[in-house]
Amino acid sequence: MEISALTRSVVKRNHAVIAPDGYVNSNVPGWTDCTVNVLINEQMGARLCQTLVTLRAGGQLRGRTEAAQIFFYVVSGQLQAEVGGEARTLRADQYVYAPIGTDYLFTEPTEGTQVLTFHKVYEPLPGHATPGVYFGERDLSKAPIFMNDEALRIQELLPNEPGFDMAVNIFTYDIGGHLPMVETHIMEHGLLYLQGQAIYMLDHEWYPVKKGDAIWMGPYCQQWATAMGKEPSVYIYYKNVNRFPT
Ligand code: UGY
Ligand code: MN
Repeated sequence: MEISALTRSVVKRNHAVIAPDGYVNSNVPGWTDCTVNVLINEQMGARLCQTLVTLRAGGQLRGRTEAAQIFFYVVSGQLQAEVGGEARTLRADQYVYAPIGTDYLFTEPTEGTQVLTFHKVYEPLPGHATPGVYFGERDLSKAPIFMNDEALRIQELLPNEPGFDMAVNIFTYDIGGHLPMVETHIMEHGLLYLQGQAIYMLDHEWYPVKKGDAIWMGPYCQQWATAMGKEPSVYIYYKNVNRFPT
């Protein structure tokens, strides 16, 4: 029998690991017939918000982005999306980016559809237009190798243009793959493991992680990871980019 007083989740000053065993639902206005788990938020010191929404059949997400842009990624299942007047069916591993001031509506989910969201308050850049609505999908063939290491591949899901102040990438580590160095950087990350297992080092503490786990890395949180187990490990992650450091 599992002991309910134990968890792999930790929340520290500059990083967190959130495993599904401790989820407690939040009610979000306009998001109905679903459970919403706010995995990362400014309440913990972060400058992004990351949620995981699980919809029942008949559930819907209706709203309008205000100061924060929202990136929606279908982790499993499918649903109908209408974002900024553009309608599409979104299946697992497809996504849509809703810039600030955009109406969105997601309906007709299959039972249990899971949607991951990243929210960031948009910082306009003079001389560059605010990005438009952007749809896309996960595609390993569009993922170049990372730092000359054949075991590591990163797909950038949003255009790498100055108008965007956030990136969302999918990072695939083949078996035996690991970050080539301990990264120490100002940019922040929120991530969700989509596949496999890994060991993550965060500020010199070591965490076994797996599919379904979320991680927050604050600015300058030192980070290193290696794939573990018999299949590649894959995560989707957020990063703030393209703005002058204040
Ligand atoms: O983009 C990044 O900073 C990425 N290489 N970091 C990470 O996966 N922890
Ligand atoms: Mn990094």
